Amino acid sequence: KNPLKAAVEKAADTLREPSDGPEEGVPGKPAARTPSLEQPTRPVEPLPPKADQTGPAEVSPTGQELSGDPAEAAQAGAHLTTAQGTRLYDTDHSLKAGERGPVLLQDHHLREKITHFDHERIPERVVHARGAAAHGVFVGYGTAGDVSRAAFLAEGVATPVFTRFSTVLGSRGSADTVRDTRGFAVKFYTDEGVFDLVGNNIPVFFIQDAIKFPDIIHAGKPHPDREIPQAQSAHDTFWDFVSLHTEATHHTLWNMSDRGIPRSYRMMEGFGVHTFRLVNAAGATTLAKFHWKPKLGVHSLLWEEAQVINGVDPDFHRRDLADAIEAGAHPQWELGLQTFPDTEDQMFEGIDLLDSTKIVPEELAPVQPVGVLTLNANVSNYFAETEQVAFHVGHLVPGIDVTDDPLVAGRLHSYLDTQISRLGGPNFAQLPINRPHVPVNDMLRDGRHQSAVHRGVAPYRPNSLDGGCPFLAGATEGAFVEAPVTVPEASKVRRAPASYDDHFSQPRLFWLSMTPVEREHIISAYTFELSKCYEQAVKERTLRVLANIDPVLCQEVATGLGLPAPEATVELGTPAPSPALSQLRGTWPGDGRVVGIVADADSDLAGVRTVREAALAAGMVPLVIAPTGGVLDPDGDPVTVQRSFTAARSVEFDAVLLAGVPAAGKDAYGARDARAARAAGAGAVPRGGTDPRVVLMLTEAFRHNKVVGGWGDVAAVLEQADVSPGGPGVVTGTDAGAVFDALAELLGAHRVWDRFPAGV
Ligand code: HDE
Repeated sequence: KNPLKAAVEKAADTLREPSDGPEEGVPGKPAARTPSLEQPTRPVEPLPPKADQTGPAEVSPTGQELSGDPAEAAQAGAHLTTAQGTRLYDTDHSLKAGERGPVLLQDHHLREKITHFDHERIPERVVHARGAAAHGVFVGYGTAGDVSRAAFLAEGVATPVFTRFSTVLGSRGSADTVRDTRGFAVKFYTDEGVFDLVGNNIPVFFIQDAIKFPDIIHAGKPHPDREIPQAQSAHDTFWDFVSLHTEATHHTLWNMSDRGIPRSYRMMEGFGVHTFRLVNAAGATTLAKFHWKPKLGVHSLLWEEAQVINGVDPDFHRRDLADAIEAGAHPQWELGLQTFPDTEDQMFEGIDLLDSTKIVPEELAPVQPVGVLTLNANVSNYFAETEQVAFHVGHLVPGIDVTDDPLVAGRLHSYLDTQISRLGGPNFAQLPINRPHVPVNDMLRDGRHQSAVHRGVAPYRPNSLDGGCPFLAGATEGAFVEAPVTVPEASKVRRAPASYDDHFSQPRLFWLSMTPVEREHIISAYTFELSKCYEQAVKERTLRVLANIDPVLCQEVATGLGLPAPEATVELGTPAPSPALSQLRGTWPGDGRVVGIVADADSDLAGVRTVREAALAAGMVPLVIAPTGGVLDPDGDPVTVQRSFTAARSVEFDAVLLAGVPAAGKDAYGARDARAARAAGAGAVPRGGTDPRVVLMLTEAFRHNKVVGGWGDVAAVLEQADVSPGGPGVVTGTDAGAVFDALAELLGAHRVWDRFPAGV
């Protein structure tokens, strides 16, 4: 007798349940299988359909109760354990043959600990690697009902959201305040499934067709030989590409404007970029562009500030977002729609709606608010949430569909594809941060990191074995049904329509819509970036591009580079400016603004307390800066010091105030600490003068056109920093409260624009 066959039969006897048919098996427990080398006489499959085919398992296959909270599985119980749940008595010493002997290979705890550590990192995102995120809620106004049936847009519907902001070019550990586009991706966990609005803070893109994406990114990323520069566009390959590929001109101009260096993620607009197709309850379609409008206004850094911050606090934007949320200054944005009739040509006022290098000026199609987003909670674990979140343009809900923009088509492929390699397989939707907040009943099975224990035997349709489940829904039951738009009859071609050839009219519109000071910043940004290029041909070609935007822009940059300015090769139009494109000429709330208060033990500490209280009441962040850390007036009413002179730099603050200097002629602000100041590299301290770090702080803040000043006898200190006490944006007086009120009013405009030579 074949010994193998005998062994199999013996095993089958022990495994077989008392009943010999699957129908009488224990519900929820797989019937015993008969291992056999031959076809069994009676089929053991199919298993009976289970009563609950969809709900999450309440017990694991081994009978352990599941709470559904994955954090609990990882961190339950008071004792340190191995990954297998066995308690440990020591995790600080390897198992050795004697105290000074060799480490033993049998130390399974050492091996588990180090092996897990070795695999802690996952590949960073190929673009948008550096990010910061927060949780929040979106509440619909109900104003979009005419154009979209999306349930989360209905009046008063509150939908949980997760928002991730990012830079594009830098690696995960790069600095925040580089000149770059910012990602603005929002995941809505709606009652109809997940909707992702994966946008940027710039409303146009470098390319019109996704097939060019690897080209622009390869050009923008560091040079492949030395891998420099990090997170910058100021290098030859970037300018080589964008000067040859002139459809990038519009996006590049936005990058060179103040939009490329936001003050805060809380102070950026967001744009869906593409035109989307909305579908209402009656099935009628409307084309639309999505806009996020920050309640705090759109504000930027100055380039020198941005560069200093990169060294002083590379996590500036990340910190700002987390601090503001923690302090209760919850940032808000209104979601708005620009809508256009869904015409056959997909054009609006001569603008091609399928060309993502074009905007539609808000003066032609106003942004209509449809809901409000509030970010109100920080992440608990950066890796689990911010790093593992997976956005995808194809995560759509009923009522929001895509158009034939060739850029969006490529994105619909790319996002899913990239998550598979980044998150190690196709089951990333099961990660807690990516899970929909509605029941999921797909027929996707197995794969790496599968954590669901699927039931039933028929993950296919049609089936009869699982009772025909799951069922299909119709449009009235919340199914996503593609809008049945007509596709024009055409031949296959690799070509773009003629309207895509216009690369300069909208950059010119943008330039003409800027205020003088914004134009000056654009000129300096181009001059800076091109000065970092080595290839003369790249600089000359870029100047030819600039000539097609505006002769003044071209001439000024050419002068900065020491090159002749070429003539335009296209006819320069005179489009009506779009004031909505400018960031200036408004006032906004001061929530989360950081006010530095310079004080020492001899300062007017009552005034410091007054200013702190007023700033906190106004939703601002007051930080006391003193010669050393610790507290001022420890024996009276102590004032905690948040920054010492050694650790503080002006770029951290939106405004700087000096807390009254008591006695005239006395050393101000810790000049007694001269040795410490010198050691910190602040230079020589004049006898009887103010600490040079305070002087630097004032000079720098003043140069960056921030509000500066103080109360009491501070004129002499201001003058040491070349700050004229009566000048614009310099607030002085005898009463601390009044000085703060003047400061708060000026902060509403973000900066003291009168101090810029070009003006607003
Ligand atoms: Fe992305 N983009 N993108 N992009 N994109 C990615 O997906 C891609 C584009 C945007 O915080 C990747 O998960 C292609 C436009 C944001 O996790 C990748 C094209 C806009 C984020 C990808 C574009 C964006 C990404 C890399 C050309 C604004 C970060 C990692 C057609 C509307 C999302 C990832 C986050 C990330 C592909 C163009 C925004 C590779 C092929 C236009 C905010 O899939």
